[in-house]
Amino acid sequence: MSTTTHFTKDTPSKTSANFHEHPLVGIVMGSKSDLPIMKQAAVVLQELAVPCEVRIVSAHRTPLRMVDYAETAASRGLKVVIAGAGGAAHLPGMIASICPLPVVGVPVKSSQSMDGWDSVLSILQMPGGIPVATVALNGSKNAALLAAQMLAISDTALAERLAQYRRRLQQQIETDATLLENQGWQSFTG
Ligand code: C2R
Repeated sequence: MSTTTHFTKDTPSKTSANFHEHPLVGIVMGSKSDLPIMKQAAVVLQELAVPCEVRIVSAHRTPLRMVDYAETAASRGLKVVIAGAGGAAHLPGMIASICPLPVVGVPVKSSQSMDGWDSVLSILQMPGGIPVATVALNGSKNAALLAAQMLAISDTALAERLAQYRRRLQQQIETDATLLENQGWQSFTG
């Protein structure tokens, strides 16, 4: 099919916001309607200075593009793939079936969803032998953190940035807790 994009080392993102010459994490989603959720993963990775690429790839609607993405991901230098989809969400599992890299699956609650269960079960219930590390419904933030933790195994600077991220999170909760105690729950505004 001549319309199929072929992913190469030089397939750049057109926007500077998600352009990275050597992305380590591939964020893929089944449709542009997943972007509001999936871009949260890109934001976390950007905050942690982990280069990533963001792509729309659908196993159902663009099967050849999906195969090409999965087949070339490792040789293009990616280390982890985060795949998000809603409904009959076969994208993460299909990428995992072709690609040797760890795949983190994000069930997305799409507009036609049966309360999110359709995508949760499609991504979670993989057959033995082909794992997908499934996060919570719409849990793309945690998908990014998991991907970063995998990379941090062999990157001490990234491990330190992750530790700082956790310290900030902890500090935020401590601040909230103190405010709630001081203001009382009735007048607490956050
Ligand atoms: P539209 O909003 O484009 O109709 O898509 C997408 O991830 C999206 O959540 C509705 C939902 O369909 C999902 N989709 C999949 C796949 N491709 C698209 N689950 C796939 O290949 O698994």
